[in-house]
Amino acid sequence: MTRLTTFAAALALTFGAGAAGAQQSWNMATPYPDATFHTQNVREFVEDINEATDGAIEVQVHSAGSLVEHPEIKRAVRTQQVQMGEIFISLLGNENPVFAVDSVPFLATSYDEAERLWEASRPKIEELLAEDGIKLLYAVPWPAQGLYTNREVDSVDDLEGLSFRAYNATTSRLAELLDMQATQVEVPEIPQAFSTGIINAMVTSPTTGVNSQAWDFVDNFYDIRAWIPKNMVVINQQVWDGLDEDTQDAILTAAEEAEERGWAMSREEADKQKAALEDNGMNVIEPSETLVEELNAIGERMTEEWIEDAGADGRAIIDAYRE
Ligand code: PCA
Repeated sequence: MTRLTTFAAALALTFGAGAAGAQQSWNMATPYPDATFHTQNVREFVEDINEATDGAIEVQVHSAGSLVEHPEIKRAVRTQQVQMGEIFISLLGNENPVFAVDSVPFLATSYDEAERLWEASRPKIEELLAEDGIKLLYAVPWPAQGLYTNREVDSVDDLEGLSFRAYNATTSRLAELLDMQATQVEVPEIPQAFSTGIINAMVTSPTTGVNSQAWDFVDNFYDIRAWIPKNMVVINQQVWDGLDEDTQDAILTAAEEAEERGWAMSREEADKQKAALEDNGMNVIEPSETLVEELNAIGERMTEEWIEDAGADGRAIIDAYRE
């Protein structure tokens, strides 16, 4: 943390939030590039906060891991190095499997299912974050995840031996089950990881494929719609507690709007960005029946594994989701 941000955080603490009082400058760390709809939604969100508080709260957004790298963002919010952050929820799956529920393959693959899964899992996720002094503001999904590769893939056997980009514990486990070698790579580093041969395949959204110019590295996008993972936007609890009620209400209203806007943006993205992949020369392919069946079988196995890992909390979430 720079000395300047430490100082700003200390100031904020000293003077509290007083909407009518001192104006506050906050920092927010986010992991994804400016061209991503999530980042654009975050920027609208912080503008809304600024307007709703008559300029009392100004949030500077540091995108693409530029101030804090993605794996450190949660800690940075907890320790108040930054006041707010955006995190890919399932990245925290290694802290508690509950965070990984939206990345379990083939558990929730449509937006309607993803919405229900979010409703079923949100309270537990809020509770886990609260244990670390972090308050959840909103969450927004990525479009369904598809497979990028140069190979022709008709069955899971065709995946064996690929160098696979993982982005959380669940994708590493998926790679293991499919005999692929996994390396964890953050979005800003995807092009370099492909060009240096560290990876030659990945599962991610059409959005991230377009942002990474996937056509420079792979020919095929298999639209397997494997899961719909989410980002969440969070704030340090102490910072939150220092705000007066009007300011808190203003932020909560802006957060609700950002959540709604973000889900709508995501629903629009899927088709738009698949078309962009095609426009740039990629083959957008419906997976074969065999591939779908085999991947679903792996999804069932991973769902069982997840329920076992997540224990009673996991069971309760799945029961609520399936009700
Ligand atoms: N893009 C992010 C998370 C999921 C997605 O679609 C990534 O690839 O890391």
